[in-house]
Amino acid sequence: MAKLSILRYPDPRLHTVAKPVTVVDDRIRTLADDMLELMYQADGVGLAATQVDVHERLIVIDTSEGRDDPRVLINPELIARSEEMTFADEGCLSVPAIYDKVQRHAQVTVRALGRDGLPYQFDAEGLLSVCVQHEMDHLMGKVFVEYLSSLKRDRIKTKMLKKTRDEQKS
Ligand code: GNR
Ligand code: NI
Repeated sequence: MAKLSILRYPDPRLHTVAKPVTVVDDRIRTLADDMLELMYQADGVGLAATQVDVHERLIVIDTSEGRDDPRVLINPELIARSEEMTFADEGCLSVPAIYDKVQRHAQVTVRALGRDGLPYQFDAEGLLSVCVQHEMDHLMGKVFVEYLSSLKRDRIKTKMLKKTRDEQKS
């Protein structure tokens, strides 16, 4: 597969709804490994396939301090969400250098297929919980800035377009 790169907001491809993975084969495993490598390179805690222009339900996450706990989630589902919410700063590799607060469920229970194609589940809270919800939004074509006011979102859009234009010039 060609080298992966991360789509940048407001690229319309970020709004594509991903399809379920039908078989966990070597193609999917290689994609997961390449996405993990890219996520570590970019210093992110998560990456959704949508961000690399692959529209299948696959995400990778590592919220550990030591950056030594890679998680692969294929066809992830939230099987429980806490009523309690949290409101914490988020960033996104597709919207570099922009951080703002988003409301999320404080705790979630996630069910997914792993890299081995076998189902597993786990409870998440804190950054892991936020990250899972952020990545699952990507798979639905949603970027976190869509939770912000239209005023903020328009400013971010303008800033991103300018930044991308400036980078192309130099
Ligand atoms: O690296 C990332 N950090 C982050 C911080 C707070 C909430 C969510 C995230 S996810 C983000 C990586 C990314 O863009 N994943 O889609
Ligand atoms: Ni993101």
